[in-house]
Amino acid sequence: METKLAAQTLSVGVIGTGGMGTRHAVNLHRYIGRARVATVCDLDERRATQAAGQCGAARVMSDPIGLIEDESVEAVLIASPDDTHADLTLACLKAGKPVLCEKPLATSVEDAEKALAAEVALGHKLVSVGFMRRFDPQHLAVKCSAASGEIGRPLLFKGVHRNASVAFGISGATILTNSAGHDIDSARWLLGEEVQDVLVRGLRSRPELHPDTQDLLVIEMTMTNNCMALAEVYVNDDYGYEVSAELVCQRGTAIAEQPDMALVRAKAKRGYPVPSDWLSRFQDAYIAELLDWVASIQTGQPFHGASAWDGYVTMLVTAACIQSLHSGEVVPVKLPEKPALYK
Ligand code: ISE
Repeated sequence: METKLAAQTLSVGVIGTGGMGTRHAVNLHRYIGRARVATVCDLDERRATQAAGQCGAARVMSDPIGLIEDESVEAVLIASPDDTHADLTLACLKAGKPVLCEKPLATSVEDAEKALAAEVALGHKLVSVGFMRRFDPQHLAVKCSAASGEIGRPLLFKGVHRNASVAFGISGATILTNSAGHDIDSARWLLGEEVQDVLVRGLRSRPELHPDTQDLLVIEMTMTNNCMALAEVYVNDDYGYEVSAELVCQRGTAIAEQPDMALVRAKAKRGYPVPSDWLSRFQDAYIAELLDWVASIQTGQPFHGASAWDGYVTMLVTAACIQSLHSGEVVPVKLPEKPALYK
């Protein structure tokens, strides 16, 4: 069936104007012709005002519920702190507005469940979750290689996820909730399988870090259909931001590494620069994600990224990972039946 883009421009409200929220707001303003940033919101109004200046937002607010309920806001992008995501998503569902919520959907299984149940009760999808790797050209190429059948059935996902540094004393549980969700989502999405159980180990990379720090984690996942997944998440690598995702298949492998970059020769070295953070590494993915999200709202066609179900399952697996990290044992993941809305 042919669908047409709406003639009107979509008015988006952006909640949270830290690095991620500002990046989304500026991307919407610069690259998404069929949308505009109507309002930005942050508890820190000075920061929100600065962001508004960069994305042409007409209004600045400090009350996120006020933004969600504002009649001039047609769709909402949530990029506020992780522990606010679930409540704000629920408020969007209550107001009947489409929402792109940055990952994680929630920071507890209970809250993720509430958001999922509210959407299921509504009976139609309004929630999209910002697992932007699903829009990254390299990740998509890996997915396509596997789908072509040329290298056989995927058997193993191998992920590497590194940050140059994060706040001193970060706990393993925080890393699992804030960062490792990407790797859990990549494993599910690239393999097309669900997680059955997890085993997580972690260590502190340097003695000077707070004793509770576990900044290098290894996550092993048993997947359905006799597949496996393995992810290294290291948040203090000191050299830059790097993500790779590999599928080991029956007759070959496919790997998503850094995007093509200039080969630089300098200071007696030859090599490719490593980005300092995810904002530059995944810029193309963020734009593609916004284009798809806005088009899905305007045409009624499905969004090709992660749904509330994916956000919920990721939180369920994350909780099992936290339990495994603390107990040192394999922890099963018990998925409820997938609601018909997501089939
Ligand atoms: C960070 O919070 C993110 O949002 C990024 O997407 C992720 O790749 C990074 O590792 C996280 O720390």
